[in-house]
Amino acid sequence: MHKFLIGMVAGLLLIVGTNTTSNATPISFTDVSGTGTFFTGFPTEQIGNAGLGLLTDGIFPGEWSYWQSNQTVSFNQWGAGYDREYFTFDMGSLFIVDDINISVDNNDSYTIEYSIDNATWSDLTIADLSYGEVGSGMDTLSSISGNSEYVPELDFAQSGPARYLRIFVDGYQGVGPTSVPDVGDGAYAIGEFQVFGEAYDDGSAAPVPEPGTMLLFGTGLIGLAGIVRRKTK
Ligand SMILES: [Ca+2]
Ligand SMILES: [Ca+2]
Ligand SMILES: [Ca+2]
Repeated sequence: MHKFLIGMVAGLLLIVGTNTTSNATPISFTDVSGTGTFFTGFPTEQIGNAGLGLLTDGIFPGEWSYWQSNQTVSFNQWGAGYDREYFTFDMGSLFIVDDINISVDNNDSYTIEYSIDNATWSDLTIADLSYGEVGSGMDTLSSISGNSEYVPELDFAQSGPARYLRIFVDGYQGVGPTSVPDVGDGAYAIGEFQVFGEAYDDGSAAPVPEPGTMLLFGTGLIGLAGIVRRKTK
């Protein structure tokens, strides 16, 4: 009897242990849209959402390559009153985001945010103009430890539950509502955006006890096992 209980306790503790590990996998987007005025591909300029597949085609513009090319989405913010461009990525359902790869014109800073409802946004990370090895031109940055493009400062704690992600530049050089100082030179480009994570389980389908509860339950069983062991001696 007590061997069975000890086995159960060991099994439960194993479940608690494996619960904390994550297997981040690539998350695909069900929709990508842009707001403002931007060019998808250059010099054959297209304006509008039609060419935004460039952002998720798996192709990263070469390191140091020019900010405007047929592999980038580019936009300008050269004064107060100009549009505030941003790009919204819909993951289709709720996820927890663990990591990103992003290619940007790296003499600017790009803010990456997440949202459940496409209305209220939280900061995920910033692709800052000081990151990476490229001073001017396209630069791939990764938050994945071990990736050859890994940038520790880009790395972040897991997001909260998120369905939407967006990339935007909040003004430039003091113009507009700048929350990030020195965001860049007014000419911006994004070449690729990849995210990794896992589906968010809100617990509505099959309630999973919190680790703390499981630990308490396990501790109780250990005690019970002790009592059973004493009684059977
Ligand atoms: Ca691309
Ligand atoms: Ca790089
Ligand atoms: Ca720039």
